[in-house]
Amino acid sequence: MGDDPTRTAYRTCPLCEAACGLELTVSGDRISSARGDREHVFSHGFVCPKGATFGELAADPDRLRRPLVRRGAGHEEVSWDEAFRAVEAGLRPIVERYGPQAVALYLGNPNVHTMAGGLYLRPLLRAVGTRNIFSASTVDQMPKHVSCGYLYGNPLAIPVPDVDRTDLLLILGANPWESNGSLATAADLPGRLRAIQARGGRFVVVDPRRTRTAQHADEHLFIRPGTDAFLLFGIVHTLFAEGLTDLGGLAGHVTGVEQVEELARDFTPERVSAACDVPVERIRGLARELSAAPTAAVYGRIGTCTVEFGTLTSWLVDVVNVLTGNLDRPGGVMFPLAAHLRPQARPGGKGFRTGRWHSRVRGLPEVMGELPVATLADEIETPGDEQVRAFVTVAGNPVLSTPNSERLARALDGLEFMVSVDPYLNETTRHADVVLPPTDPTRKGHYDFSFLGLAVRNFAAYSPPVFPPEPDSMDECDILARLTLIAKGAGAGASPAILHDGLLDEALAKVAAAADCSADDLRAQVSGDHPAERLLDVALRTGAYGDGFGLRPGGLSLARLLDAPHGIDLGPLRPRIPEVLRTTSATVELCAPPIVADVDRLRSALDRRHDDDLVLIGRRHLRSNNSWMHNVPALVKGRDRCTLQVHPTDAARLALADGDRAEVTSRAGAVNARVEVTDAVMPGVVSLPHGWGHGVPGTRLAVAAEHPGVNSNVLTDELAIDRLSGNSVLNGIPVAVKAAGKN
Ligand SMILES: Nc1nc2c(c(=O)[nH]1)N[C@H]1C(S)=C(S)[C@@H](COP(=O)(O)OP(=O)(O)OC[C@H]3O[C@@H](n4cnc5c(=O)[nH]c(N)nc54)[C@H](O)[C@@H]3O)O[C@H]1N2
Ligand SMILES: Nc1nc2c(c(=O)[nH]1)N[C@H]1C(S)=C(S)[C@@H](COP(=O)(O)OP(=O)(O)OC[C@H]3O[C@@H](n4cnc5c(=O)[nH]c(N)nc54)[C@H](O)[C@@H]3O)O[C@H]1N2
Ligand code: SF4
Ligand SMILES: [Mo]
Repeated sequence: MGDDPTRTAYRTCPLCEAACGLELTVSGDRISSARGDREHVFSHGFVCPKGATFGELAADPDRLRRPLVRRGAGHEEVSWDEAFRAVEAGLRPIVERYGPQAVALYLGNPNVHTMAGGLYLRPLLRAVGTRNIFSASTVDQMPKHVSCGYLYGNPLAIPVPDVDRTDLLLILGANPWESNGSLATAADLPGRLRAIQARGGRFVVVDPRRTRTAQHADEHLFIRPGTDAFLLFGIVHTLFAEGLTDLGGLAGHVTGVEQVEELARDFTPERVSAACDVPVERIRGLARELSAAPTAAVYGRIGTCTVEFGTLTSWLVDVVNVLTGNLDRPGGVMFPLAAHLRPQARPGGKGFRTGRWHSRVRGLPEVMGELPVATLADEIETPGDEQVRAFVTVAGNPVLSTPNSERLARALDGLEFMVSVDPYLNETTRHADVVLPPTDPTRKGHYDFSFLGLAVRNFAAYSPPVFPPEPDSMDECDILARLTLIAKGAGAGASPAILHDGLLDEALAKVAAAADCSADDLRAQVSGDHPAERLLDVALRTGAYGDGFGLRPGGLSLARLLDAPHGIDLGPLRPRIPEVLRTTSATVELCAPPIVADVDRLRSALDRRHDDDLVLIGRRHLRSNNSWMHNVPALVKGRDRCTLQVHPTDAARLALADGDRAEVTSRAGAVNARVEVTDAVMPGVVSLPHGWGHGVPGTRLAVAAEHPGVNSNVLTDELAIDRLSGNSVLNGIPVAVKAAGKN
């Protein structure tokens, strides 16, 4: 740093899926400002209010810098060695006495935003050896994984809308103006949507709320929560009835088309319109417009996943894309190819299935190696062999994020031992016996293992740490490595280097076997100052665009990415069918038997009436991020955002005025929230954001405690799940609302 303590650093923002490039002004040992990096190959200078607080977030005085151990009613700082000894003393006896199933893990959302999550969780899970693995995926996108698993044979092969080239985009249950996009990594998605309009295209939004995205759209259609599957089946029905299907280049790669026609037979626009409240002529119109547009894409997100028929809805999104010839073509929906991955040599594979084991208490099927988080409390509370007695959370706040959270919070108090890897003492980690805080994001390298595989344009970027580690702090890879070694029985004092070396050996052995060369020769060529960097180097060099350890000069490597602080553009998405397919038939299998069976359930719900019910949906705000960014003053200042939105007609009927308090009750629980009367929500629908409910005793979140809000997941019901994926139903919750006085 020399005499001038001010410098510029570039790094990818790790706070949401958009993967924007940040330009940081570094003054001494702090970040004095964060702006959009104008030269970034993907984000071109875009930044949102969250990214702009990157420095404040990292420097939050409430961020834990030393491990905590529970002493009596509170938590006390201890040394790292003492903390890991406490973990070993807490975990080992439980495993020895009751076996590995007595340990459960919950992996939260930020794991997909850290290199530690991408590289070190799998070894940890393997070492613990439990089937009681839970994650935020089953309160989020699991239905999309399952539908893609059946369609393409690979639950990770998720096609993304080619927003930069499409002529017509139909958006269901997503609000990128606030969320910045999800399962479609697209920095400045609002700008990219405006660009569709600027080049003469259109985008249409289907949402029970007139969101900011809906306001910018060419058309907004209200829909009754939880009924998108009906709307989409009505579109499919129309495509067949009017002879509008055209598989284009996909013909020959798709099986099950006739069966879809058969399945859609009962879902006439008239019948589905009564169920979903979208007018008949618009259902037919959407089908005609999607088929007539030069290119079109249907894209669904949270509002299509966290609902009763989440998997069917996610499946239907892709079915419409297939039937209109828009899967895997420019301007339609396409499969990205991330730099750390390699295309398959040959199409086809083992296919996809769920239910390789079942949860102990409710008998719910395993999906992608995990169980629905909706049944976590059951596994902790219900006595018997293999009852969960110890719990590990990594980057998760399930007490605010998962359904019937009051029950879960009570269940956590009944555990024999709990350890959390988390930088905050919050609503979940306050229950932990040991809290292990990783270094802040300015001190870790960043590569998006998850989101580069979901980007609407192929690109790669690596950001090295901005600052060296603070004394006495611990890197998240080291924390997870030490937990893994404890789980393996190597002891609390075992050096994390044992695991780091082991993982590199494993990666190199695979490459060496495939390339018929020596792992030692390869090891000598691997670069990187940090274990995660070395693993990334191997993945990049053997990945789709890699230098193949010298076989393809000029190809990607860690060194190439370090030389390109604004990222490397790898071009627009390219067709990948059939290579991407891992179904047994090596085709897109439209009608996997579990999907077909669930359509019966959907059909029987078609004529269900619920005219008197009010239903609850969630919402997101640009200056939030799930439950954990309410401690940054710049992000929570201003008006109370945790309000219950009620339509004026419902407000009048319930004798509620703007600003009043209302008691909201569901099967699971009750909250008392402030009312906001607005016609942005449709009649019969009320909306409360999730991730609030701070200010609980035993937490250390001073700013959030001043803006507590209420926890909407007190109302969501752990019994309501999407049958095929086990995903929680978080939208369309039946509730009763009654006046509870003035504010
Ligand atoms: N009702 C309702 N509920 C919902 C949703 C909804 O729409 N409605 N959305 C759901 C969705 S989409 C999601 S993804 C889940 C999120 O559910 P969770 O992942 O359980 O919750 P988050 O709020 O993301 O909490 C993240 C935790 O990680 C910690 N953390 C932050 N950075 C790091 C880090 O670098 N390392 C580590 N180890 N920890 C870190 C934070 O302190 C916090 O404790 O919530 C779900 N819950
Ligand atoms: N600012 C901000 N950004 C975020 C997050 C955040 O908390 N705050 N969280 C991040 C995470 S983890 C995720 S997963 C993404 C989520 O990204 P999005 O899915 O874009 O996020 P939401 O804003 O929840 O949008 C869901 C929309 O679905 C609507 N909806 C509810 N029920 C239904 C229904 O039955 N049918 C239809 N058609 N619509 C329905 C809601 O009204 C809402 O507008 O956002 C990410 N980005
Ligand atoms: S949109 Fe997401 S990635 Fe971009 S600056 Fe905002 S939080 Fe960061
Ligand atoms: Mo999420």
